[in-house]
Amino acid sequence: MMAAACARTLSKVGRLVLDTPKCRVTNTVALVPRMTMRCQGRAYGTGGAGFRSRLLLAAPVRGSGRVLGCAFLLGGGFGLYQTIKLTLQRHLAEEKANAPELGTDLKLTLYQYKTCPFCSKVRAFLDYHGLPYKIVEVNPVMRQEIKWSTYRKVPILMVNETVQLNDSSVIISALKTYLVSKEKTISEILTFYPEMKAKNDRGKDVIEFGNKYWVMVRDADADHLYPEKDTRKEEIKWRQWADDWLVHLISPNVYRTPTEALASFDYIVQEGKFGTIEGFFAKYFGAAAMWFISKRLKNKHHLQDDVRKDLYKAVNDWVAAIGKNKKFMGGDQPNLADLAVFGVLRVMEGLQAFDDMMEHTKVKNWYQAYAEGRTTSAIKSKLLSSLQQLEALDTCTTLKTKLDAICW
Ligand SMILES: N[C@@H](CCC(=O)N[C@@H](CS)C(=O)NCC(=O)O)C(=O)O
Repeated sequence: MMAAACARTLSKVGRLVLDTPKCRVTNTVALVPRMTMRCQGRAYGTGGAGFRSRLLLAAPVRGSGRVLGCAFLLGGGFGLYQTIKLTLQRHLAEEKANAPELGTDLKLTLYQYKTCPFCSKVRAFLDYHGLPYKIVEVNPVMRQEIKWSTYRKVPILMVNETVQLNDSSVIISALKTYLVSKEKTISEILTFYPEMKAKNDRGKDVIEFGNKYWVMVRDADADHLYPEKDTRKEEIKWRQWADDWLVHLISPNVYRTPTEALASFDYIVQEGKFGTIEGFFAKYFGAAAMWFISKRLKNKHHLQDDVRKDLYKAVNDWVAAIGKNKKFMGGDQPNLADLAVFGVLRVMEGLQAFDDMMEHTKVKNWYQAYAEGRTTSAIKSKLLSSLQQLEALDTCTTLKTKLDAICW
């Protein structure tokens, strides 16, 4: 978002001053040790951003699907469960090759900044549905990875390498429509979300998308998806709230003081794809710039002097809207509003603002319930995918039916 644009400007200046061939070190080499350390500091095991997960998980787990499946069939189910659970709790979910949901056939590539709340929303959706996807981390300074696209923001989701979905809410609504209705292609579904040119509050041209919070399904499917009166309206309302209000509380809160701004940029640089020089400039100058900019954002969005109060009120409003009798906004299982709010809040994990929010609001139970549900569902996906790899399809189908009844 703003931080990316800011990092881009600052890093361009930085590169002009400092960039010499000698200074260039590849991102991965430069960042691995720091990322590994960072991962130990994160709460809730949600893997606030998946870079570390991919680094740590890729080799051992991906190569071992067959072994895991054999172990399970040989009766080592419990041991396997524990093994997978441990692995997943450490790395959870957002690695490149998630286990596929049975019956989905889409090849998905997500272009993202890992710490962007809109991208995090999309990952929350894909992970929740067990859809496999590849991640392309975009360098926020050069954005080479999306040079081919006329749409210049992230997230972008490529489907089967041919259909481009832009905007987090369009991506989520279109994929949900596809999963529920199963009768239209993604290209056909995309026509329900027309691109429109609009002006923002500063008169700047922006792109908007019609119907973006609507899952476009037939009445019979809608009755199934939204069994209770008003649940569809409620889902739309809170998804929009997450984009139009909650997201705007993130920057003012994570860049609230110079110390917090530095910690936030440290996180952004560690998790994102930056060159060494870019990273250096982004961290120190970006933090300083964002500390100033966050004051402007505070005025722009009419936040209180103590921006924490707005954050606390927002998440308490969210919890109150869920009510005492429900686990999630969606009932026993999260709906698209739960996924959106979780996706946005998760980007603050490991930062002071997140800890303060957990301590001073009522959001903790909901957040923990979601995080636990993710762990169990990721275990389920891994089990099913191991069985699939072994072509134990009958067992797989039976197990899936049983597991569907007890977890996502
Ligand atoms: N409405 C869009 C907003 C996406 C957005 O603003 N993304 C930011 C990153 S968090 C971005 O790409 N900004 C442009 C830039 O970095 O240059 C969505 O929901 O996907």
